[in-house]
Amino acid sequence: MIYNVDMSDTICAISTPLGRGAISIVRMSGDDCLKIAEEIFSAKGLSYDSITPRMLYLGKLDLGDGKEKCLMVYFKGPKSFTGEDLVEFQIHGGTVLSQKVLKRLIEKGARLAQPGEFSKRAFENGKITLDEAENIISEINADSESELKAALNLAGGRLKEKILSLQQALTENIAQIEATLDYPEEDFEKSAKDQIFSDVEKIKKTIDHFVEDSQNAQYIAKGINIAIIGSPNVGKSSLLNALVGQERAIVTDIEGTTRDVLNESVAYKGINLNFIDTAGIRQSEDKVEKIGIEKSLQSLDSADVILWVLDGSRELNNSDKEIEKHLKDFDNVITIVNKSDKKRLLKSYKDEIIISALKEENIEEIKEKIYKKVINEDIDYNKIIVINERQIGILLECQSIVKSILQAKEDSMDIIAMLIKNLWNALGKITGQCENEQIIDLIFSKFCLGK
Ligand SMILES: Nc1nc2c(ncn2[C@@H]2O[C@H](COP(=O)(O)OP(=O)(O)OP(=O)(O)O)[C@@H](O)[C@H]2O)c(=O)[nH]1
Ligand SMILES: [Mg+2]
Repeated sequence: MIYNVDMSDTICAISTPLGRGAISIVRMSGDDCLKIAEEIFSAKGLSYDSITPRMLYLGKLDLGDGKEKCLMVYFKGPKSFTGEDLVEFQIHGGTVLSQKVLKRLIEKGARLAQPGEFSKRAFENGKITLDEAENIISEINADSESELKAALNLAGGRLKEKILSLQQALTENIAQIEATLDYPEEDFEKSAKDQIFSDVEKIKKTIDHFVEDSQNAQYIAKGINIAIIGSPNVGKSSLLNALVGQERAIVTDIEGTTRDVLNESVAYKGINLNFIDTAGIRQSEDKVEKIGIEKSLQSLDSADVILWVLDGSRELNNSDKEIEKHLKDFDNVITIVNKSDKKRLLKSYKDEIIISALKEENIEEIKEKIYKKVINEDIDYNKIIVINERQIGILLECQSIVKSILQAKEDSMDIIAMLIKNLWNALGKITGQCENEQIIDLIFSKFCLGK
């Protein structure tokens, strides 16, 4: 095997998901990619000296132990995704073949790309912005339709655009402060201060708005977590099955059927509802069941919404009363009265939803109620801007810096200038307009191979 170290800066990876699809794409980027391609790929009428960029060539790839028919396309830098010379081989799908091709490229001197290295190069060559890169991560990881839609919305770099304009305003403020430091006449300082604080107030509003919006974005990304809680045999597992439209949980008339927590998701209005069926809560001597009950109670804390299920065909028993006491501290509880097909003996509850899990009656109403409880108004996917956890962290940091600026009204211009620069830098962690390699590495490390 010839391993030419000088060529190691040309990177390669399989860019399509492994094991799926009719075709796979193996991608190479860097100065030597055309040279490597020439060694292993030939096609009728293709001369590497006069190769046409962006043209698909149908030819044969020499794998060493045989040849494989495939398509090849060459993107000449800087007009490529990474901004460098880039070659893509489109081959028949399947893990074995694509790995063989990859191995061949490495033999010829390419280096296996690190996760996200293609996008990192694209960023470094100015082909994409930092938040576009983050958007690519969201797209790769998007598993519900709405998340993808929202992720695509970010493609225009809307978050970056807005944050950049905030940075712009701050830059002007900094310039103004510097001017007052040069000409320390009081009047000038006062009017500069007024201007700065009114700008910061505006910036505060924008940041606050982003943070509020990010709540919805989080639900889009992760779904809503819903714990189904109740005494044994009230029909929690039957309800889960009805909600997700399949026999997922075991249902019997034996109390204590569900002993562990069980998760199942279903999409509603583009948002994943993640249901957690739990063990019925009661006093139990059974070791396994006891652990299950413990877990049921724990699931309450991490739930966005709690469905408290009651059996409408009987009066409250001690376990129900015990749970009711527990739930007093929560304001995210929806009361579900089950078994409406039987005679009602249970007292009535405010805002209860009456259902029959057995007959699958009124089930959709529960989903709507959950959605309404968490998301105040229907999400306008055209407006939403995806904000990921890293970005939320930064925005929260910005909120606290803004707070200190607004408290510094009586302080000297030096202090105000320092705080404003801090804010500028913090915002720069979103736009990439700051010199911090670490942040950039952090983002690109989240990519999967081949992107
Ligand atoms: N008549 C009637 N029976 C129901 C209804 N929902 C559930 N059941 C019955 O109630 C019994 C208990 O149902 P499950 O869904 O296993 O109840 P659970 O709350 O999950 O019980 P545990 O897992 O033991 O805590 C079963 O016999 C179900 O068929 C309903 O709407 N109407
Ligand atoms: Mg159950």
